[in-house]
Amino acid sequence: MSTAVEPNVFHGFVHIEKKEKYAIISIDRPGVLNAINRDVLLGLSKALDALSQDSSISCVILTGKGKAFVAGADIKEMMDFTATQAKEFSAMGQAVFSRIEQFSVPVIAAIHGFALGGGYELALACDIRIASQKAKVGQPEVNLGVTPGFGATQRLLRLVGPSKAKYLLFTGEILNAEKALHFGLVDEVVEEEKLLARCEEIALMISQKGPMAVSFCKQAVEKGMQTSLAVGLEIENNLFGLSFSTQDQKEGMRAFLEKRNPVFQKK
Ligand code: CO8
Repeated sequence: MSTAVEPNVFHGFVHIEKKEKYAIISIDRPGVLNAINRDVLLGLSKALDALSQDSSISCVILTGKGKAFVAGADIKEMMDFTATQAKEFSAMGQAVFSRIEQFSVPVIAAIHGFALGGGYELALACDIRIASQKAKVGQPEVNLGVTPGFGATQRLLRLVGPSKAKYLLFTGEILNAEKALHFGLVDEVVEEEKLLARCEEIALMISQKGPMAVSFCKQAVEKGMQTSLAVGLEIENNLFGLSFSTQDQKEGMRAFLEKRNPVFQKK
């Protein structure tokens, strides 16, 4: 008997639910609090491949099924890694998370429950982090005698600066949502039952903006993070110029002058 293949499920553990203007990617290993193993990374990569072909999508929401966002990389799978295998797994995760960071449309992390270790690193690769009041986030790798390997030493540094990054990395403290907001680890905290609705509200807000303009903004910030202010301003200057060759600019400015809402073309 042949098994039907569900096109929106990737490597068994990653699901895509498509809405009209955005998509929700969910990691679905609730029995182990969505711990990230190779299949999850491969599934995320395939899900990004699928969504990158879909021009109707203006935003992606990333979340976990069950009671956690993601409680880290899969400790059981990593336990007997050699140094070489650990480096390979780290490189694989870094590559997938960098794809999220560079993805053509914004990605919002909807964080409920635990986002620990590789789980918070996944959220760090997203553009915006919205947390439920019950979220708990941190980098507890030092408890396991290892460093983070999916980007936290670098992305945390860039997000909150060296002092707070070092505090979190050295102590492994798990912060509640309020403290995470105070530290700048999440952008907004909402009631647990309103988490997805709030993320969907943001996704819809983004979907009404000029898609090329949003994409250029993302590129400018991401590239600007890697470079000097002078080069960053040059990147902005080039993208600003380029935006005047888009339909977004024509429609956006025309709509303003005609005192109506713009209707932007899908990419
Ligand atoms: N890996 C594998 N299994 C996990 C993980 C994980 N990260 N987290 C939870 N689980 C499993 C538990 O083992 C348990 O399974 P079982 O029912 O078979 O015993 C199930 O999920 C439920 O977990 P708990 O019973 O522990 O649930 P609690 O509510 O009591 O506790 C906690 C929740 C506090 C989140 C607890 O599960 C915990 O501390 N988890 C580990 C958190 C952690 O240390 N995360 C960091 C992992 S290291 C990492 O992410 C490094 C990333 C870089 C990798 C680089 C590649 C080399």
